[in-house]
Amino acid sequence: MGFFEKLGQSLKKTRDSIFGAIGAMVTASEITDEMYDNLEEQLILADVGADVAMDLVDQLRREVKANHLKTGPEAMQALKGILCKMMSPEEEMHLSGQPTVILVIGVNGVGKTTSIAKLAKLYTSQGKKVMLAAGDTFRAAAAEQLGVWADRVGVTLVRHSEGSDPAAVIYDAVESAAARHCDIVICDTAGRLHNKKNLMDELSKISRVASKACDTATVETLLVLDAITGQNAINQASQFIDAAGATGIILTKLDGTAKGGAAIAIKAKLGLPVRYVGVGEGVDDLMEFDPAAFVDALFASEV
Ligand SMILES: Nc1nc2c(ncn2[C@@H]2O[C@H](COP(=O)(O)OP(=O)(O)O)[C@@H](O)[C@H]2O)c(=O)[nH]1
Ligand SMILES: [Mg+2]
Repeated sequence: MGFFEKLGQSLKKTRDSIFGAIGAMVTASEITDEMYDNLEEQLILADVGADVAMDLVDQLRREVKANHLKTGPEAMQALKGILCKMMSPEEEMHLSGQPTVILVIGVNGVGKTTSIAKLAKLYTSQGKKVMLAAGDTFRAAAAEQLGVWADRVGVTLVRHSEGSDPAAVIYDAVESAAARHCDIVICDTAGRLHNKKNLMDELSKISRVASKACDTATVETLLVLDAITGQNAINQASQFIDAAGATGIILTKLDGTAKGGAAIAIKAKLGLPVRYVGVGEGVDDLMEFDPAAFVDALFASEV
């Protein structure tokens, strides 16, 4: 299955429940106040969030006026452009550290460990040497699960015993990756501790240690959000972002929800770009996020 087809399939529920209808409505309508009101209402229903929906419609009004757009299809093209711009990152991810350390954080069950396996597969297939670090030392099963994935993908895993200090695991992994000339170390972390403050303190510590373990290392911190929880995912994100200095988002389970519209609001609300999307449970079901392809798939009439 091709890139576009796979993305399109994973967005089927989101498209069928609302975005397909939004696209059809804007394309078929005259450009009137009623159309704008309708659009705003539908975007809110699509889990884009009220403030972002309002902002999108304002931007569309301005663009229609500035460019003297007259027809529904012209308005639709303009809307797609605005959406695309809203989600586009200012810069690419930095993957040129020696090594690049990718910390993967987020609450339990959102898909951290699975996404790590998928990233390991993706980077390996791009010719990069990858190592994994089992930084979720809170549950023994977490390191086991990562170990199974590491074997399957064929990468090395650094792990300590259950209950050990996750920052020490990450430190060891980064040192060892530097010594072995690995390009990328991907680190799992716990999503639940005895209380939220402990978790946030732990993530801050891991983040500090990761950058200190090696002079030439760079750190990217990807917060994993579960698309199934829609706008709630966004509301819960800011604590994680502050604690660990997150630099980007992995949005998982796009295939399992009609709330894929939440992706639109992430950059505007959190100030962080979506870097990857999860489109299934298999190890190949992760895609680099491409805003233009995403917008096309969201409104595509036939996929
Ligand atoms: N459908 C679907 N399921 C996913 C995706 N990513 C993760 N999952 C599932 O979500 C569940 C929790 O994943 P896991 O990686 O263990 O979450 P963690 O607790 O954050 O490490 C597992 O059953 C995964 O198979 C995705 O993109 N699509
Ligand atoms: Mg996990």
